[in-house]
Amino acid sequence: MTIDNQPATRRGGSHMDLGHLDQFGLGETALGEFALVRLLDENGVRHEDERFDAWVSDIGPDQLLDLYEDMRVIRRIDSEATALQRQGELGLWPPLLGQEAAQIGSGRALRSDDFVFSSYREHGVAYCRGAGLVDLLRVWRGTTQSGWNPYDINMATPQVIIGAQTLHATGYALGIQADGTDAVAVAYFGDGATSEGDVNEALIFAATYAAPVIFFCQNNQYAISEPVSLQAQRPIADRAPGFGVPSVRVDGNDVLAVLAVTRAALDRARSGGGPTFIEAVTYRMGPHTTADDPGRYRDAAEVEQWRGKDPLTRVEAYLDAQGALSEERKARIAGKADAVAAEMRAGITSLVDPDPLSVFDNVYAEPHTGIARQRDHYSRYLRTFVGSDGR
Ligand SMILES: Cc1ncc(C[n+]2csc(CCOP(=O)(O)OP(=O)(O)O)c2C)c(N)n1
Ligand SMILES: [Mg+2]
Repeated sequence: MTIDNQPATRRGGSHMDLGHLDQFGLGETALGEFALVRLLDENGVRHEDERFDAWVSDIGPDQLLDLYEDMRVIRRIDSEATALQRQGELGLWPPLLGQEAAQIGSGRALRSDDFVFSSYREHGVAYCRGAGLVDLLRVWRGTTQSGWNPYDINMATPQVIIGAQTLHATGYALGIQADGTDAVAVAYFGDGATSEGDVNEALIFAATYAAPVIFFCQNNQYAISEPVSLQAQRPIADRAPGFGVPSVRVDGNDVLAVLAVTRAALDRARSGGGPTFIEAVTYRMGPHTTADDPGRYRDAAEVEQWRGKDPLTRVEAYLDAQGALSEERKARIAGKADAVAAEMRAGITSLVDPDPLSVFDNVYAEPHTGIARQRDHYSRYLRTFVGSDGR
């Protein structure tokens, strides 16, 4: 990926007045499709946008091809992991299918010194941060409690407690502010998470202290089986301005638009402008996790409708029209996706099971009598099974 992630101000490009973000999501214009920021529509037609074009002026066909390749690769990572779960190699997997543009567009906008706090579905963002292929999987095989050292890739261990990571991100952003650097904390969460107290508390703190944090909400239309219409009578992006956090609603299946709005929000945070809330409107094409059957709560017709908005197809259509997607490049991307899948499979099946008692190792940094008691109890329990270590 060759995109220069310096903000436009440092690239010598135009500095946009981000006060305009305050307007998005407010008033009647927030309702309906037309309020979405969209640069590349579902047919692959590029639309001009005077507010956001400048943020992607460096993205020509070559750079778009790189983004496309990333999306193809993470789609393959996702389908391979889903297959590994079905074959009994992983305990569970939360698929990202359909959300590739939201994750690559935002993930590729970040600098390495920014810090990501994600939920469990952001495998594409973790890929952008530099997580190893097997590192993406090992938690889901149950062989570790964190796939990576957060400080190696500046991304926290994915959070399963819905919405909690928005508080972590806001706290980290206050730390950035105290340090006086221009890094940014980014919290990824879902539409369902916006109903959690944690997210609302994080928004209040972020607004109060003008913290350099981005709230990146992937509205994939569902919180497990609950449709977003059940918990949001207005677009989710409309909530943030009430807290004093400007918001923007973007077509989450448009990688170019997501890149543009994320860059704008990053620049705003880096230059002391405080938090931004981004609602990326997308769709979870697969199940909530491999333990879910979405056929029980949504119509096939709805899924078909969203299939027409596929984030990869529109980029293909655009690149094809530009004559930029050669057969040779297509083959190279397919080859990379195959290699990635093979590396995942070989890596995950060769992982060694950990000592069951290691589950207690990192609960506290210091010795803790309560944990020591539980460890001792579990150790005695394990000895009741075959073999002295319970294996
Ligand atoms: C505090 C908390 N409550 C409930 C759950 C159970 N739970 C797991 S995922 C989920 C839905 C989250 O939906 P959303 O925020 O839209 O994210 P998505 O899974 O769609 O990416 C719920 C309720 C949880 N993990 N944590
Ligand atoms: Mg959701």
